[in-house]
Amino acid sequence: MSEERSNTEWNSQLRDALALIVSGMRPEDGKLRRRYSALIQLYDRVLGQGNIGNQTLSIGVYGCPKKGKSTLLNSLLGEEILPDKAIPTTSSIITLRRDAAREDYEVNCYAEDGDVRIEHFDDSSEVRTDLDQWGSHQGKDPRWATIDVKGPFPHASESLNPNFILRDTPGAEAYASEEEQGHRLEEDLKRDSERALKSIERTDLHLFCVSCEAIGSESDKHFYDKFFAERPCIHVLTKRDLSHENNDKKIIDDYMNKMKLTTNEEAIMCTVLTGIVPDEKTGERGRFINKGKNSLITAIQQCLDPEFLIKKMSRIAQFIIENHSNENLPAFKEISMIHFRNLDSVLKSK
Ligand SMILES: Nc1nc2c(ncn2[C@@H]2O[C@H](COP(=O)(O)OP(=O)(O)OP(=O)(O)O)[C@@H](O)[C@H]2O)c(=O)[nH]1
Ligand SMILES: [Mg+2]
Repeated sequence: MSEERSNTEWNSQLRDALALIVSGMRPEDGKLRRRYSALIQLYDRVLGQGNIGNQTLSIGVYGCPKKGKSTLLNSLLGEEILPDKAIPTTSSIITLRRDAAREDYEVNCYAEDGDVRIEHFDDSSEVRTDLDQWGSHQGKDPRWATIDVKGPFPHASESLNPNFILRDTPGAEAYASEEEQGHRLEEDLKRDSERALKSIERTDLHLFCVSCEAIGSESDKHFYDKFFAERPCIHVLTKRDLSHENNDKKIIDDYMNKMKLTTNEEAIMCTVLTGIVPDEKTGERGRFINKGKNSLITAIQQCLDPEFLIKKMSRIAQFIIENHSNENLPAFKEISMIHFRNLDSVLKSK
């Protein structure tokens, strides 16, 4: 049997073992069980792509308005393609698909009433102008629910998957504080939030964005608990430069405390700090902090890496057996222990 084949078999055995172990969790651990099920689903999606290392799973940014979501994706793209402003900006779900073989950019806009608008551009700066007009609140027509952009994106971070799918979403105003909602019209607020929420199901990995200006606000907590706590999610603490705290770890600890997060309990959970720093001379907006960007890319790569997921599943299996197995089902616990121990010894020998 080839090593690749036996690896695949072993991986799928661990996946099945975890599914079995998860199904035997105590009834009161329902939330935890749903989180681990989401991890199994992500693993299936990653492996389901077949060609490991070349996955085209979609990565989307989510959060309340003005958290720096579009700015974050622009930093990954290496150029300012997505509209980002100090006032409520993104109004459509904007999906960017890289196809390195393409030379031009194709922009497809879809409206809820079925109307479609298709444009081709030679240059990404023209895409930016187009998105400013059609995918932003300051533009001509915000009725386009989704906008798909296909193109070569030559400046995108080399560490991203060669054919990435990135998704920008409007700030979910429904979860924003009054201050964040600002001057927007009621109807806009509702429509934007609905668009953002609808796209959650279509996204494989969620980047939940929170600003360091207001860590752990009620609106962030509510939004996270309702939609992301049981989905594969990376927490991104944006606007690092606006925090008064110098110590990165303290910021992350503070966030985790306020959001009531514990690393052990999350299916996929890592927290990264990103942001731009002011230009030293002018004090104006400067470059994106590379350290934050690199740690975000590493976190994304890990979440979409089968080996990483397998190790995480193995740790979770052990954690569940030790802490959350259903005591009313001793026989089940015994079986899952045996199953897991076999797999654990294989893992150690690898
Ligand atoms: N100081 C600072 N400002 C930032 C940072 N990231 C984004 N901003 C600013 O925050 C404002 C909002 O950024 P956007 O990227 O448009 O935020 P968004 O979450 O996409 O906003 P909506 O699409 O309206 O929900 C802009 O003025 C950005 O320049 C950061 O790291 N530091
Ligand atoms: Mg935006």
